[in-house]
Amino acid sequence: MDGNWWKKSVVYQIYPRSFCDSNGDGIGDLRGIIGKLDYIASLGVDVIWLSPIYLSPNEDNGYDISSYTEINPEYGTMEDFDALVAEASRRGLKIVMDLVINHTSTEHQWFRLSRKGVEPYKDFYYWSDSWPGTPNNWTGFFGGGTWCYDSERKASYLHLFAPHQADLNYHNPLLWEKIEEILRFWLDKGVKGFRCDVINILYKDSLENGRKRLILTGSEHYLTLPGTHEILKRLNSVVKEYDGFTVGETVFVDIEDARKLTLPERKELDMVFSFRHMETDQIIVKWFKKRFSWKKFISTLSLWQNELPWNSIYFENHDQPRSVSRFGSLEYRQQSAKLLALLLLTLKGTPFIYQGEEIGMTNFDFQGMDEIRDVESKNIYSILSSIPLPEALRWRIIKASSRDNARTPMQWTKEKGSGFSSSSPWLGINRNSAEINVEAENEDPSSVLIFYRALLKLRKNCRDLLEGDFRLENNGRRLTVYRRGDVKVMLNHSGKSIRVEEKGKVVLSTYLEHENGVLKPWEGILVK
Ligand code: TEU
Ligand code: CA
Repeated sequence: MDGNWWKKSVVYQIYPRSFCDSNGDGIGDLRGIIGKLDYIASLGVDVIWLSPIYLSPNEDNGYDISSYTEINPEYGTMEDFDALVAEASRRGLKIVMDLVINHTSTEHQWFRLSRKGVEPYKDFYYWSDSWPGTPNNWTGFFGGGTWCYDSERKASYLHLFAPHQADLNYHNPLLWEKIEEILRFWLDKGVKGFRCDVINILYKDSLENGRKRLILTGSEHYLTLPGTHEILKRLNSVVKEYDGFTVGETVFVDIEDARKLTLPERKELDMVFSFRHMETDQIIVKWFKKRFSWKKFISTLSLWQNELPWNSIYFENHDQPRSVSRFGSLEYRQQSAKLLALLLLTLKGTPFIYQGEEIGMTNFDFQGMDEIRDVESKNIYSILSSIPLPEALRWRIIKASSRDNARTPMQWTKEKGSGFSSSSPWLGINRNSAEINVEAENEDPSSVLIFYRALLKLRKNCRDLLEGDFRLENNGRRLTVYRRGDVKVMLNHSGKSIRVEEKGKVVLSTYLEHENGVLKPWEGILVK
């Protein structure tokens, strides 16, 4: 047992629906992933995190689970899953699952029995009799109310996300026993840990009205409460029996919360996904104005680097628009994607790469709501439609914020279908797939992909990058400089050349050739 192996690891996130379709139904699947394991191993990553592959009616693409121990037939069978674990392990890759236990689908057997009032499931969810009229004034993550009336039970249930995602009631001790069985089911199959969906909102202390807020009225009744810390200690003790790790998706946590959640002696989570640096291009409601400042981005990252002994690092996932479109420059797409890679892989912590990030995939140029599948975007659009706004603005908000930006199929080749599927895909393929794809980048020494491979290799053998302290030396409008141990990183995040003094040997540049004393547009270098 090497309890801290995940500190030396790099994680690659797969959104199975959009990764690779092996049987031509337009939906990515497990056999598709197996076929790409050599590619994943070739990157130099160590762990694969799979977004949910469980049985699900797919209202929220698997984040609405109807059975925790069955595979969604769209993705394959349990045999396929076992083969995936075995084939991954042959290549030195570990598998981590997505654990979605704040809520289940209303099609889950627990919910079906709960709505009938059958014990012991009767109180597995939050039910309220105060209908008509809402039990409280809480507002949800996807916008709108959080209570849905069920005509069978003649009561309404709480849902902090979409109406078919009913929140589980952790006041019921039996629920945890069931969850523990699920954990062991997957850990026994060789899974090495979990990414824990919205894990800091599990425990609700009461269902009383919340203080009115612009977003998430009611959240003081469930954000990172002592009851949640207790549950996390139990989660930890099970996962650690198997030498696995946990990373919690934690919404609205500050550094103090994050420390409580991750300090090793507290035995809760190993890492959290903080949203703070991702919010630096958001003003009140993120989509109204995009005024991104690198200074704010870097100072936020730096604060978290210094205040936590260890954490995850990420710039993308299946909920976030593409990083090169947000923090980089589309004019310098290749260069700025490489610069972001350099930042991602030289900060202190465990880096998470999201599928397609390693080839610099961009946001999609959606043409209308009929091209959008994301349940969150649809909800927001319908809420926006009820307020008097120019349609152009409404659409701009959706387009810039939609989670579908990250969910378009992986771009493998220049062919129609981008090597993702031989038939029409469940979500449109980005129109730039003829230029941006794995095949093309494999051939191009200056590509984002080749840079990722080189950097991941270098990182693996560099103690400073793995363990060194982080020290920010310059946080300028155009130039960022920081150290990890004895290694210095210099980033020019602007479209203009900058004169610099390297004061050391340049071991890597995002350009094929580095010119001494100059950082070209969006050039980043490693100096030792
Ligand atoms: O996300 C939680 C969450 O906070 C986001 O849905 C957030 O509201 C959104 O990113 C803002 O744009 C997790 C999953 O990652 C997400 O895919 C699920 O939809 C959600 O939980 C419910 O399970
Ligand atoms: Ca398929």
